[in-house]
Amino acid sequence: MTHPELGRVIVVVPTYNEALNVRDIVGRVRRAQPGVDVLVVDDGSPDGTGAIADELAAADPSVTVLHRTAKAGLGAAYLHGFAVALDRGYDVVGEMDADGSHQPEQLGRLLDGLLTADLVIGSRWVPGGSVVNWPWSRMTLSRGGNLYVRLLLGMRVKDATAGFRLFRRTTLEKIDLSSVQSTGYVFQTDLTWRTVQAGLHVSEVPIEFVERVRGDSKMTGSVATESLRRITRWGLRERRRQFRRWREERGA
Ligand SMILES: Nc1nc2c(ncn2[C@@H]2O[C@H](COP(=O)(O)OP(=O)(O)OP(=O)(O)O)[C@@H](O)[C@H]2O)c(=O)[nH]1
Ligand SMILES: [Mg+2]
Repeated sequence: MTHPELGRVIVVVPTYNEALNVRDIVGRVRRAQPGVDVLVVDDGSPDGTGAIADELAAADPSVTVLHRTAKAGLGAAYLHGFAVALDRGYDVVGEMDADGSHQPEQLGRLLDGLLTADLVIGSRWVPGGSVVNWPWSRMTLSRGGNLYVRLLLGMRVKDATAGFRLFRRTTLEKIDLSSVQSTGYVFQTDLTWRTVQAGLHVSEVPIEFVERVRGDSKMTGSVATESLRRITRWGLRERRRQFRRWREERGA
């Protein structure tokens, strides 16, 4: 383990129809960071991802699999995975996509970053960060989404929507996971926002994000709509709170 002071580390990898990717990604994590455990959370993928993950787990005690019955969204899968990881006593709980967009070889940068943070995000939009092979439309969606988040929530985080990250156990315990309702990708922004609001330190380290090469995207219109709806609601709530504070201070 690169940093024994961080304690026991596990990375949660949600999968839905990632049969072409799961073997590769789990192997790369184990090779790049032999001290880091892996928990695959599979939503009953019809393509047999779960069975492949079971094979990997049988061959390596540091790999475990959580089988869920139906596709219930990225956020729901992570919440389940986090609960299991915390229950098993891990000190650091991470997130990573299965499709190769997040490179296990760069996990070391996140571990370094966590030494001085409560949440570390592998960021595409800080100096040194980049995206490989993204069409213009995806680039615009990510850039636009992050700009919207910054404008509405006033968060200084540059890549609040990113899904390559590490939480300290203490962070997850402070942000009340039981009240998280986001099921889709807005889950990422939700947890970033909660961490900032709890007064904890969020740090971003640059990563190179590579567009998926194999398998299909699970990004849908309803996932994007959920993001827009929730971020707008949080933003309005925050503005109301600011206005109330301003009025109180003026009245005092
Ligand atoms: N368990 C579970 N995993 C999911 C679900 N939706 C997405 N995932 C996984 O979450 C990760 C990110 O999903 P992607 O489809 O790659 O999303 P994306 O990166 O926005 O889209 P691409 O640009 O096509 O890669 C992948 O590992 C997916 O298999 C879900 O409902 N349940
Ligand atoms: Mg992807």
